[in-house]
Amino acid sequence: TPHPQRPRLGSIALASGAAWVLAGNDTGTMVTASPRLYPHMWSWDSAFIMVGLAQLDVDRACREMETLLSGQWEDGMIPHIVFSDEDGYFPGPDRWQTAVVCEHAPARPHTSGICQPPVHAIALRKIVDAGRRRSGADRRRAEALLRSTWPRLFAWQRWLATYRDPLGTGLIAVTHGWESGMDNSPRWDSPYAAVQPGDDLPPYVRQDLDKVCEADERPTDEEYDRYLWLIEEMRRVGYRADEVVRIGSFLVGDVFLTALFALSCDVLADLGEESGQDPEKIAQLRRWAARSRTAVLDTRDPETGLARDYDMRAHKWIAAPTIAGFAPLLSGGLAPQDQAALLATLEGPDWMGHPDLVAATPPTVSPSSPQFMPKQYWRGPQWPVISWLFSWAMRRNGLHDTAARIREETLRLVSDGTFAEYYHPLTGAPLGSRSQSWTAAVVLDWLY
Ligand code: 9YW
Repeated sequence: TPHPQRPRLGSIALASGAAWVLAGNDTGTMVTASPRLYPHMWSWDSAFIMVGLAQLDVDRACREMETLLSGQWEDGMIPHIVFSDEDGYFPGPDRWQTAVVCEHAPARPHTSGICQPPVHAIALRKIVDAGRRRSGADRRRAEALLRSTWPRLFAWQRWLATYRDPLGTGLIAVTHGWESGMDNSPRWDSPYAAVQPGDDLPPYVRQDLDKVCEADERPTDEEYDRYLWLIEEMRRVGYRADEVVRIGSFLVGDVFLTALFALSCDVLADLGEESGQDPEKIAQLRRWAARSRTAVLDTRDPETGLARDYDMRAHKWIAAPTIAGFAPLLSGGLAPQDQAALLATLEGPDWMGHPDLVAATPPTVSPSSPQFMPKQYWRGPQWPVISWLFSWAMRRNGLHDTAARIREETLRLVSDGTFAEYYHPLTGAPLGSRSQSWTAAVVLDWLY
C-alpha cells in the first residue's frame, strides 16, 4: 500500500525548507549530519553539505571546509567523523581514542580513525563556481579557499593512493564497511561473515536505536559487533595506516569509492590547473585518475556488465546487485556500446524502471533481487544523496538525459518536505532520520 502522501511542496517551499534544515543543524562551525541521530560532522556528508551551503552563503560553505580540514590527520587522511561537543552518538571519541594511540591524529577536534569516500574535490569545485558567479567578496573568499585547500585535498588523495591500493592496480580498498559510506550494504555481507569478533571486545551500548527511526530500518546487533570489532583491531595497532591494511580482518577493494577517487582526482586536477598549482602534482592526479578509472572498468562482471567489489582477504569477487555496480558511470571511460548497455540496465525494469517504484530513481539494491529489503538502510531504499551524485557525475560525463531524469524523479520523491535520510522505493515513505542535512543540501543544489 502506498504511503499516504503528504502535501507535495513546490520548488520555492522546498528550497526554503531545505535552507531551514541546514540552518537548524548548524552549530556555527559545523552543520551536523542530522539533528539527533548524527550530531557530528561526517566526512562525505560535509562535502554534500558544502554543495548546498555554496548556493546559500559562500563564506559559510568555506568555513565548513575549514572545519572539516581542522580534523585532517597529519598523514593526509580525512577522518570519517569530526566530533562536535555533543554527546549522544556511539562510538564517540572515548571509544575511538585516536588522539591517545595515534600520533597522526589531532588532539582537537576529536576524530574517528577511519575514512569515507573522497568527494571533497566536488565540494571545492561547487564553492569555487558559486564564488565566481558572484562578485567581489564571495569570489575572493572562494579563490582564497581554493589556494589554501588544494594542497590539503591533494594530500588526502595521495593518502588513499599510498595506503589503500595494496594490489597496486588502482582499486582502492576499505578496511571497514563504514568507510564505504554504505554501512550494511549486501556488498559487505560475505567479507563481514569472515570477521570473528574476539571474546575481548569491550562491551558497548548502541545509541542509534532509541533515536528517530524503527530498529528494522537500522543495522542489526550482529552487524554492530563486527563494526566494533574492526575498530578494536585498528585501535590496538594505533591506527597506523600500513598496519591496519596488513592485519585487519576486513580488506575489500571498493569499486564505488574507487570511481569517486578517480573522479575527484580529475576534478582536483582541473581546479589545480585553474589556480596555478604545481604541474607535477597535477600530472600525478591525472595518473591516479587514469589508473583507478581502468581499475573500475576491470571489475566488470562479464555477464551483467556491472562493476564488482573485490574481497582482498578471501581473494574473490563480490557479486551483489547494488547501486555500486554502476560505478563506471561515475568515473567514465566506457566504450560507447558498453556505456549504452550499462545505462540501459540502470534505466531498465530491474533498477530505475522497475514498475513498482514510486519514483524512477536508483534504489540501493535491485528490487528484482531476493536481497532487496525496501525499508532497511543500504539494502534497498533510495538515498537522495546517491541520486544527486550519479546525476552530477553523469552530467559531467555527458549523460544529460539520465541525469535530468534522476534529478526530476528524486525531487518528486523528496517533495514531501521531510528531507529524510532515505526513502521506501515502493511506497515513497520517508525512512531513517528526518531533516537529514545532505538530503536538504542536494535538494538546494538542484533547485538553484
Ligand atoms: C551510522 C551520516 C552517516 C553517513 C553514512 C551512513 C550513516 C552512520 O550516516 O552512517 O552510524 O550509521 O551510512 O553514509 O555518512 O549521515
